[in-house]
Amino acid sequence: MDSKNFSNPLSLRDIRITDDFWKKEMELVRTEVIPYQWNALNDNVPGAAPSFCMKNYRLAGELNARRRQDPSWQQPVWTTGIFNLVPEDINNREERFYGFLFQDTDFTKWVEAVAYSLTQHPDPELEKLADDAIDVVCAAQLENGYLDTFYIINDQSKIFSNLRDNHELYCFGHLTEGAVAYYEATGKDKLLKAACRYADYIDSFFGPEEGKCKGYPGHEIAEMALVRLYHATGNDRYLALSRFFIDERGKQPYYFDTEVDHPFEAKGENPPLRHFYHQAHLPVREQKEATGHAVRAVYLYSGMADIARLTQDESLLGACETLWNNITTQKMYITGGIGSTHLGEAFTFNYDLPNDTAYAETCASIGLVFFARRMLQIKADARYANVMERALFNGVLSGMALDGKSFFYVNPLEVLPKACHEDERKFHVKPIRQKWFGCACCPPNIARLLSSVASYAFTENEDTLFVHLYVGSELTKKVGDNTVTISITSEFPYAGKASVRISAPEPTGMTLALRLPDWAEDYSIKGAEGASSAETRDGYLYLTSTWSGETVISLDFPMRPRIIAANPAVREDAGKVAVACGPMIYCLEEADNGADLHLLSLNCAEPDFRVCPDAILGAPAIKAAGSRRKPQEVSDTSLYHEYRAPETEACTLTFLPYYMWNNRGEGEMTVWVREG
Ligand code: FUB
Ligand code: ZN
Repeated sequence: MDSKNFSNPLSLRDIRITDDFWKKEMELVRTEVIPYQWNALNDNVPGAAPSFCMKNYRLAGELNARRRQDPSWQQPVWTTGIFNLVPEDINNREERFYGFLFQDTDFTKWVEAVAYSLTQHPDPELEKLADDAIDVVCAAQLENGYLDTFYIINDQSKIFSNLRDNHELYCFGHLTEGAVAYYEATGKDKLLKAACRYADYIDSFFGPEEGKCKGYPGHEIAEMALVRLYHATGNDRYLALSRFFIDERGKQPYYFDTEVDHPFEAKGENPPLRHFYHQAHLPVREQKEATGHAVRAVYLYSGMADIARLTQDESLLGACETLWNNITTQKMYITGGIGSTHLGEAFTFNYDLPNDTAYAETCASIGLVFFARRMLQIKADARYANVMERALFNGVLSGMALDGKSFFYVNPLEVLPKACHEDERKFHVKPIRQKWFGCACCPPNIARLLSSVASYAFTENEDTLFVHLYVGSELTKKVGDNTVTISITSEFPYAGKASVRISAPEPTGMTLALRLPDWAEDYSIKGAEGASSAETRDGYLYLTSTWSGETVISLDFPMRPRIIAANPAVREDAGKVAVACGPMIYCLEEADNGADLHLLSLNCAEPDFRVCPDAILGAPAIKAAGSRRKPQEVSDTSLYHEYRAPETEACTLTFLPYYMWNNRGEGEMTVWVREG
């Protein structure tokens, strides 16, 4: 690993997003998602599952106040579980914790999205709302720094007794990420101080020192959150704690087996499967295959990549590379979705990528974006950025409706609405986006990612600006004592044109590293003739120069519809193809192609593609030549019959970008279509 290749995201305060596509998404988050989610956190969305998040914080604060007034007051102990179902009449309830036991994260993700949004669009009213909510959250914190309402309200004697299932370190991680983001956006440190106090408490409890607990998170995220806290505060104890969690994971005897508070199993009866599920079956450096719960996995790998870079740990980087390769070459949907089974929201075996029962949780694709950016920070290699772009434009964006008001938790690649019976609908497998979820991890996660997309598009080091994604922006970069302004325009994702204007008032030596997307067979560039060196490496074009005055570089990555086939080992895609154009994966919907999409084939020899701009909901449609297998003769009602060559009729297929599906009501959808 060469530290000269390292880079960091720029401060969002130094970037203004101007991009037609992403600005629209960010504005949706600002104007729709953030206010909508605030209502959801306060149980004010009619018809949506109540979150109870802010009620839990308030109750925890009230209990703290009662305890302070009367130290002899004994808090009642409630019996609790993972779900803590909310009663139908939410006003007629006991004073206790309700909702999923990680409900605190509904707020901490929301406040992170608010923070990023404020960097782009100052909004004193929203900031006041967040400040007031932060007061409520901080009032819930215990004197010793502990801050998790589930145990504060319930039974403090059980704190950290079930790390495997009970998400305390997950809640801590999200609190920390929200706190750092809010501090960086506003300069206000109340929540940051609360996160530090909690981190200090955790640091006093866990660690390699004798007498300290040797546990680690059951749901990872604390690892990468502690790294952010380390960056924000300069306190290297946070870095050491993150590293401890990573190093400890998977050691034998398994820490989770020593915990006594696993309510669902008798002690000692943990099937080994559970350790795979938590990525704790082996020390992380020995793990070769992505296993278990997909979100947990990619959050862990993101933390590992952070620690590998910051401690220049080659063996940890090796593990990250192995796991990255396993995911992206054997376990990833064409949409950047990961985690193919709803059983444990998990990875399965290599090439097992069913389309209709795909889980592909929105949070898992988001986690893949986190992992990709962290690998890019170690070394700009377009393999990472290509996947990051694929996940962002497809498996992540599909998680939110075009109006920002409803969400997918699960992102299948083939849907037959009548196949989703009631039981499945209850389990997040739904053919339509939902207003909210009892387990609402995905909606606020998508909000925080979309409002910080610039942190993924660009990274920098001392003298290089890396453009991983062409996102129209104005940004400033410091090189020595000089400041260079860089303006990027982009027609992505529907056209491959982009430009980079460099304004250097003083002659400034700097390198621009421009990603060459994998979907472009070729590209043309103008305006770079003055660069003193131009070199292509790992899918990036490095232009080095002493820039002076204004230079405009124009890039054109020709985009054309492409027919994509899967590795033959993917059973579900055998004999099928998908259509892509630029970074977008396309799909067929019933609204444009009629029902029974499984009877359609794409004429792969002569697809006669036509891109029709603005054809569907403001996005291009791709028309192609295809055929429809004729239904059986009416007289033949048998389920099986002697084979005869099927009769087909020619038809035109209409594809739309996958992320836009299900914005025109319920209907069939498929990404993979028969090869004709
Ligand atoms: O467990 C917390 C979050 O809820 C996970 O990240 C999601 O997969 C969902 O299970
Ligand atoms: Zn989720």
